[in-house]
Amino acid sequence: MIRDVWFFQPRTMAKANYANAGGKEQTWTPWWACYLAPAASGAGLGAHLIDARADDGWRARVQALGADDVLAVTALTGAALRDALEASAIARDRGAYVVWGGPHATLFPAETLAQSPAHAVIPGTGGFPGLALLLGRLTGTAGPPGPDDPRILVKGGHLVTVPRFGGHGTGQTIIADDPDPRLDLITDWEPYVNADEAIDARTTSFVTSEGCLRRCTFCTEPQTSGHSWYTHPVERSVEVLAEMARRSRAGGIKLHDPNFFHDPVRAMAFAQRFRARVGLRWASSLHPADLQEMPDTQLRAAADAGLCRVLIGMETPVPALIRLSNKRYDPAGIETMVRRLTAVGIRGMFTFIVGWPDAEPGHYQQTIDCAFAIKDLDPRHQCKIHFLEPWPGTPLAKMLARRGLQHPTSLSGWADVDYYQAQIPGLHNPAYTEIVRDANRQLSPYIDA
Ligand code: B12
Ligand code: SF4
Repeated sequence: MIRDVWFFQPRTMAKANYANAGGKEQTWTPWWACYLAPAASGAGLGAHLIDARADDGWRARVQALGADDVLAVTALTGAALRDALEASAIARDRGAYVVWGGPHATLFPAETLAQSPAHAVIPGTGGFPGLALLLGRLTGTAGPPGPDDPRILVKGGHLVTVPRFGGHGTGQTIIADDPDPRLDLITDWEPYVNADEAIDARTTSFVTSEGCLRRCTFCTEPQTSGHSWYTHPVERSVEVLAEMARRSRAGGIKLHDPNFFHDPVRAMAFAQRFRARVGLRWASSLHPADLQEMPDTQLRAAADAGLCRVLIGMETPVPALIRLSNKRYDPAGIETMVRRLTAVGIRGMFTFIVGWPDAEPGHYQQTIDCAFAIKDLDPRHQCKIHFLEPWPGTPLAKMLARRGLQHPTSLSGWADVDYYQAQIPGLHNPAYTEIVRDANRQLSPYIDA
């Protein structure tokens, strides 16, 4: 009989590109596990975390699992797949039930089920109902399948086949009514406190929403979310943040929402409530078009509410490449955006992509120059340049597949993907790998390789 669910967070092996200001790999709270843990309690099961990033003894803990355990594994494309595979193989050998979810499992549900030791795969953003349904089935506490049940793939066939959000292309904003994330899953907050020079020496993270309604041609977010934006109510998010900040003794919060300011009314409601209830410095993503449309008064109000750093995906200063990316903003306004942020004391982390299909060779240098020009305007801003990674399912990947680009076909092949390296022959110019990395070292304090 199943008694416990063990949420397994693989190591991300990302220190070379994501060091924190303390020189350690950024290690953020595994919110996926906290958001999913109520599904275990709902089925009368214990919930526990094994975070391989923070626990050197993770193998021994996985070895100790048996037939009364479920191992729930998050699958992120890239190096994290290695530990995910190893832990799952150990757990399955010990008789545990293994289930995978997360972005990689969402992009490749059938392949993931076929190639991993998982008994079941639950694709999709907003994984709570899927896991609740699966655990209900495993414990015999679930009712008969309903028409709106989430989608779960199990070895040997589909358990239920209705996509959670009514299929792709729906463009819906969904107000989540899932239970609040379980903070008690984290017994020690110290590993999840990161020094961030733009926010605070004790910065922790949170997410108030998942998915994205925009349609940038290079990004997986529209695919993994089925073109939906899954939002947790602002009031409850602020309450969770207040309690999390108390438990972790956080001095600043980094919101990891893919596109936090998409709805400015919601974002500003959060800002005001957060200022009143928590009052710490905070950071979030901000689409450049949303910044261009935002009145100065609103930008100032956000800064007054503690917003001190924004992640802005500029992608490229080249208008033709902006059109290709479908980022939908005017790059002629980059300088104005930078100056407006400086004026209100908000520091930007501006990210760029190089290696676009059919781009002029000069776009590498134009991008590097643009990033340094931002630094020259205000050295407190940061920039980072990535090589295009055409993830399958994205419009750019489909275009490149028609031209013969081949992707890995195995999970171990996907584990080698890294968009800090010019890995794709014919698309990237390898002469720029070192040039871009050198630039990144000067442009951002978060690169240490
Ligand atoms: C914090 C973060 C990091 C951190 C650490 C991540 C970690 N897991 O420890 C750092 C900075 C190290 C990092 C690094 C990288 N990251 Co990152 N990161 C994020 C970020 C901003 C937040 C993650 C988060 O907490 N999300 C909130 C939780 C609640 O959402 P979630 O994890 O998706 O979980 C939900 C569902 O997916 C599902 N679910 C998840 N797991 C499971 C498991 C089960 C069993 C079930 C049922 C459901 C389920 O239910 C959850 C609750 O609804 C996301 C963007 C985002 N906003 O999600 C990118 C994101 C995850 N990263 C991404 C990428 C590409 C990378 C890199 C590969 C980039 C690179 N080349 O260097 C690296 C390397 C990581 C690696 N593979 O080793 C992509 C992943 C795309 C993909 N196909 O996997 C994302 C989605 C950003 C993007 N849109 O491009 N990242
Ligand atoms: S790049 Fe940002 S705005 Fe564009 S689809 Fe992805 S998350 Fe949304």
